[in-house]
Amino acid sequence: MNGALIGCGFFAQNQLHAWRDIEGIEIVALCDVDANRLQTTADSFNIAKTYTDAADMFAAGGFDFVDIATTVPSHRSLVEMAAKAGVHIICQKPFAENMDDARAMVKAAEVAGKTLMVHENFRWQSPVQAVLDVVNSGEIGEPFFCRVSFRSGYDVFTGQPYLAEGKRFIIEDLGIHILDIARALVGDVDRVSATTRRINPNIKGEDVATILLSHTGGATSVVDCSYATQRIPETFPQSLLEIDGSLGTVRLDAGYQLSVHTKTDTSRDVSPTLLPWAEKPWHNIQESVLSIQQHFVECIEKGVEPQTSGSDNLKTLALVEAAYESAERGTTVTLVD
Ligand code: NAD
Ligand code: 89V
Repeated sequence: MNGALIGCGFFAQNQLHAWRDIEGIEIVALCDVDANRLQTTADSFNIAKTYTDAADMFAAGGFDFVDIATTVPSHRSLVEMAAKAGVHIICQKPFAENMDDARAMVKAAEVAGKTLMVHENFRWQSPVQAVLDVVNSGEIGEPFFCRVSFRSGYDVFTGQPYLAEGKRFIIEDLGIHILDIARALVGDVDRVSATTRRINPNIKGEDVATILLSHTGGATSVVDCSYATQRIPETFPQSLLEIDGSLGTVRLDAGYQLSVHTKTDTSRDVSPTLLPWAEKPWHNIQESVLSIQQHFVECIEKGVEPQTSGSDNLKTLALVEAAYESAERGTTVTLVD
């Protein structure tokens, strides 16, 4: 398949590397409103067709799917344009600024009969997949408690300055991944309770969030995120996991150490692969970019819905909205279908 990519910024470079690694895929067109970024990226990845206006790119056509790698304000209009142009769509997280936009985007792709997947890559990290395999194997029995923890003091603002500017920060940008991991591990959620804090005075949004989830299957999760935590060793960008089940516990500890405690105790190193174009400490995320993009291609080839489809992501996005609502009101929020 031929693809086009919109938004040649900080993270798109990883996506372009990963597309190059997938057999049978070629990115034939690039778009960015910033002509300098567009040209630099086109030169790096040797892509001939460049556009500063997405409408012109869709009008010219010549590709089967589009990868939307812009920040959230442009997602709805670009997804709707892509659906109208009749191409498959992969769109970066956060999928949309609100639930109404997200539902409209899912509807647009449905009407067009095209695949719409959200680039919700954290559950695709190989250490997280290793824990999912243990949980899904039944080895620890029925999960009743889950903790997904992401605590760091890493400076994310230099690479992504917009993260310091928004009214919302950690839940919308990072918590969304961590909530999605909790859903992948122990299922959908019906009640959410959250607190937030802003510790760093130089940013506008919250940089600490602690969220309690009641899952419809009966498990309880604690999702805790912080970019205000000084720790040694610094664990960015690792999600640390702990799932207790009726037969045992599985843990993913710092340094990608996975342990399973049942009648016997086992532990192993599940460190991610350092791809040739990747760089520590981002290699965990970079490897997951390749995995999720491979999943997108496989789903289109097989005609099946991606695990992190637009429609699936409505449930993760609803948790983000519920967490903000709970923190603001100081109450537990019950989710309705
Ligand atoms: P960025 O600001 O560095 O890049 C975005 C680019 O999009 C810019 O070059 C901008 O000019 C361009 N752009 C914006 N609107 C456009 C439009 N309408 N048409 C064409 N170009 C347009 O941002 P980033 O840090 O690369 O983040 C992009 C997205 O990726 C965000 O939604 C962010 O949350 C997400 N992200 C995801 C991960 C992950 O692991 N999944 C990691 C980092 C960032
Ligand atoms: O993965 C992300 O969405 C990034 C970061 C890891 C910095 O939160 O924005």
